[in-house]
Amino acid sequence: MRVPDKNLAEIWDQGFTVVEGFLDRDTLKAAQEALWEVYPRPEDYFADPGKHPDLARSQFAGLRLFPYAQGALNRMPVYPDLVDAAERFLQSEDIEIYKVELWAKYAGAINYDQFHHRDYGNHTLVVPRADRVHTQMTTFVLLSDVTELDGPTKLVPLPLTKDIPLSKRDLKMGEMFECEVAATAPAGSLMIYKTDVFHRGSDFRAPGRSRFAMLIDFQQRGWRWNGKMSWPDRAGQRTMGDALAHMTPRQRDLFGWPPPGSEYWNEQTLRDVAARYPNIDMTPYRAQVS
Ligand SMILES: O=C(O)CCC(=O)C(=O)O
Repeated sequence: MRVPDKNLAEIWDQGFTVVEGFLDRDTLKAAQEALWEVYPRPEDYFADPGKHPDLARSQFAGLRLFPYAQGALNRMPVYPDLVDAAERFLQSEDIEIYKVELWAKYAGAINYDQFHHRDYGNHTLVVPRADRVHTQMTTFVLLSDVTELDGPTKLVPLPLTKDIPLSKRDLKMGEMFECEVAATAPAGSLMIYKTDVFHRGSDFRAPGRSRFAMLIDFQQRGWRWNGKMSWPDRAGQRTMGDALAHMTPRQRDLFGWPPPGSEYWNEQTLRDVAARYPNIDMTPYRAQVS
């Protein structure tokens, strides 16, 4: 669904918003099915957690970075309503995707409780500007229902932290827990927040629970001090070529691929890029080379 304007306004006012029913049913179902090719199904995991020590190594052990072997997962970051929301929130079409992570958590694997922090610490070399310029848009697309029992992200509304200098990235464990809001919502919902918002991961409140989400972050292009992942760094993986092959030129552009009409394209680059990525249709790029 198209993210309503009131939700985008809420991100500026409160620092975050939750949009229920964001993903269409088929996209959600396909992504959920694909999860079981990456992670153990909850019933399999909980049948014998000891078989999955890798998922208990740290709070972040369930993170898997884009691209994936599953088309249904690779389609998520370029989901048209997500890109539309990013363009509207960032007030530009010249935007890029700068981080994609899939994250699985299983109750009892480890304690997932965190202190409140602002995400900009590893999303920019500097600090966010407070005046809506160079903003980064960070998101969680929920792939499982998240109730109070399921380790929801907990966030502190921006008006409550406006007097804390932006240079401060972390609060002490327990600080502002009394003011936090839990981002509970059904599978298929979208949470959007900003990198200056204090928030934290929380632990499960019941055994046998699990949480799955994809985190997809966007920013205005061109501010070289901002970012997190490097897509060229992933280009040697076959799955990156497969992911790009299934995208439109606009969607590839979101990963930094030169758009049709870019001065990058000439007879040599058209030929050699086609040889590197035989599954990518070069017609739209060729059309604008004289
Ligand atoms: O998993 C979550 O709900 C939030 C995690 C988080 O904020 C972090 O690891 O930086």
